[in-house]
Amino acid sequence: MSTSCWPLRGISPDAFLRRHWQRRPLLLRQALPGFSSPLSRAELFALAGADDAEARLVQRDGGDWSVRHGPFGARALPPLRRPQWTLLVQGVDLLDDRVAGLLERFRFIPDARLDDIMISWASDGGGVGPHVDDYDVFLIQAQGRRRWRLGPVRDTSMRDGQALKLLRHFEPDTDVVLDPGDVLYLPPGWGHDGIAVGACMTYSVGFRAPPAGELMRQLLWKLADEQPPGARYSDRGRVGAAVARHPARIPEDMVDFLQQAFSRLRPGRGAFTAALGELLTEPKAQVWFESDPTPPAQLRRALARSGLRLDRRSRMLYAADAVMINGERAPAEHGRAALLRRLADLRRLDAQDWAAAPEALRALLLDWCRQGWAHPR
Ligand SMILES: [Mn+2]
Repeated sequence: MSTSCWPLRGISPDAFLRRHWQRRPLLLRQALPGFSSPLSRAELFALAGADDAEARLVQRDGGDWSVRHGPFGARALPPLRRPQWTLLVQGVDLLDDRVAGLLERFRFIPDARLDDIMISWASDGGGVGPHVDDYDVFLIQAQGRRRWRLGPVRDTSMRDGQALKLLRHFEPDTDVVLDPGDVLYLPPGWGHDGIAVGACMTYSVGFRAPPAGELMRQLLWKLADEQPPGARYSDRGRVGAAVARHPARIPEDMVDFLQQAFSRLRPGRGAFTAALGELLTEPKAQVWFESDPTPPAQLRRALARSGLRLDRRSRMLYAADAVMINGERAPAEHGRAALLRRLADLRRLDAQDWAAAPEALRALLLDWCRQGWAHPR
């Protein structure tokens, strides 16, 4: 691993992954010394007003919490001086190249686990209350200070009648205040409550672990799509006179017919890999790629001159003999192409890579550029 991109000053990659990842929280003081948010508060608020932003406004009024969903126009947000409100914008890595660039630091965890970067801005005393997530998260303090209280969750019951999922009994065993540049890692299942000490901004780099049911749904959809219609059910010679007394009853042999057809389904490793890769690279609902209007010959010359880079919104993963990008599997003949794996790992290719690529692969890359999935560098 190249340590130049290792983001966590104060602990080695090995020690972090062995002792903390998916195990216990870790506070790293000044893990990102001199870190300052690439996005200003005004820019974040502007993003929250865009149609493609996933924004929420959380307000606290005594013991009660309310949530509103964006987009939020300039006048829809409370005054900055009003305490106890928080604006949360999900998927900012999809909206801003500088924020997406931060993800390069976190690629010591497989891309397959990455969810997004959420940014929250809170007025004094703002927060979302004591809660627990299914995510691994790195909380980067970007501006101002935030107090975090954390602890293991012994009682998972939630408060009734609240717009947010709030722990009914939260017993923190740790109480810390983060300054800009501090990073707090939290594994899933740890109770936490972050409260702004004065106005502050926090980045949450989140990693998801999809539940089996979600993966299976995707696999079954794919298998269903690939099924030939097969033999048609027949009841020749099997409809008896007794049917007339109970015509509404489903014939048992019709159930057998379906069950037998289903038991012939034997997905191989390839089907599992493609289903997983397509699900994990599926663009989020708010992502729209704009096709590149540059004439193909001109686009080709630009690629030959400078290589290409993936769009910040493109998700690309590979497995033993398959490459998946933005919910699609690349044609099988490119499944083992070293160049595509390189593109997935580096998220860019240089002019020499382009020069070395066989024509069929260049045509594929050109097509991706035309769809807006990649761009000349
Ligand atoms: Mn949380």
